[in-house]
Amino acid sequence: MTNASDWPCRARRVSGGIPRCQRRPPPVRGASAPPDEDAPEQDWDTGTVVEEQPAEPKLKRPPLYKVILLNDDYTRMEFVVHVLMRFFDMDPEKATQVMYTIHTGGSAVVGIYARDIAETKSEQVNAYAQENEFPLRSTVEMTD
Ligand code: TYC
Repeated sequence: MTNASDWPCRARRVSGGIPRCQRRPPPVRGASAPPDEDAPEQDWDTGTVVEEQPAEPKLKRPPLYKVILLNDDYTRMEFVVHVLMRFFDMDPEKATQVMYTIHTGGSAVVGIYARDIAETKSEQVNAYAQENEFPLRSTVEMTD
């Protein structure tokens, strides 16, 4: 059994001296040993072992963005269904259902993505609608 108070080594302090494992190691002749990245830092003069605290995880997940498709009076329903299938990977049934939701409710979230992807999709939809001479528009909003 190891005594917890012996950590990080089992050497005993002899009359207040620095335990052997905490003394400066003898210089290595020839090849220099690579530094051990994981080893705790030691002050070789006092024998103090400085444990590095694990860094707090400060990373926050980046926010997600909604692509919202808007209703208008002129874009053909078939074209909206086609757009939903082409850019938002919906099957014909789902695309038709979402198209009617927009038609009756004014707008709907048609996808949620990382910012760059949401913006690219929205731009692609708007450009595609223009090329086909429809006023269909999409916008991007950050999720709550
Ligand atoms: N309101 C359009 C019409 O009656 C159809 C439509 C649906 C247009 C959804 C845009 O995002 C839209 N032809």
